[in-house]
Amino acid sequence: MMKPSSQFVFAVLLTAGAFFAAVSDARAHEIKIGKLVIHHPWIRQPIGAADVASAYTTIDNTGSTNDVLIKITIENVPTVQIHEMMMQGDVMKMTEMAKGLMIPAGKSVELKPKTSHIMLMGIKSAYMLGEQVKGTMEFAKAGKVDVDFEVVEPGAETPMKH
Ligand SMILES: [Cu+2]
Repeated sequence: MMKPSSQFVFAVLLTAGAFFAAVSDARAHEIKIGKLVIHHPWIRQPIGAADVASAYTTIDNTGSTNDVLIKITIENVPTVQIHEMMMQGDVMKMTEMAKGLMIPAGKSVELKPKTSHIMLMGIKSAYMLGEQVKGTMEFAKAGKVDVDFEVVEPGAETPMKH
């Protein structure tokens, strides 16, 4: 049984049902596996020739037991990690969440710009805006599922167009 430690506190943003109603969009896609619902995974398009980018999603756990996102793969990306942002003195640093990202029972975890993110390193292809990039997410309990990440403009704060 994994106990939430302080390293999860910053990453885990608990949101109310109203939030989902507000951001739901015809373009949004969601993937279900077991008791988990993965909302609209997206990649911020790398700037220029950069081979790093970040990706985001929101994951709901509708079940009564905690789960942990332990591994992510993305096509043409050799290294994919889950990062959290933390203040060290005056400097915001990012570190890998080596034990994975806790998805507590009955809660939602949101990865969004300036907080926790999925970090893509060594990207080997130019991602076009709107492209769907294949990947997988693996959870400790729910298992492994295929997911598509939508490529969104570099400055985007959300995947949605308004
Ligand atoms: Cu990072």
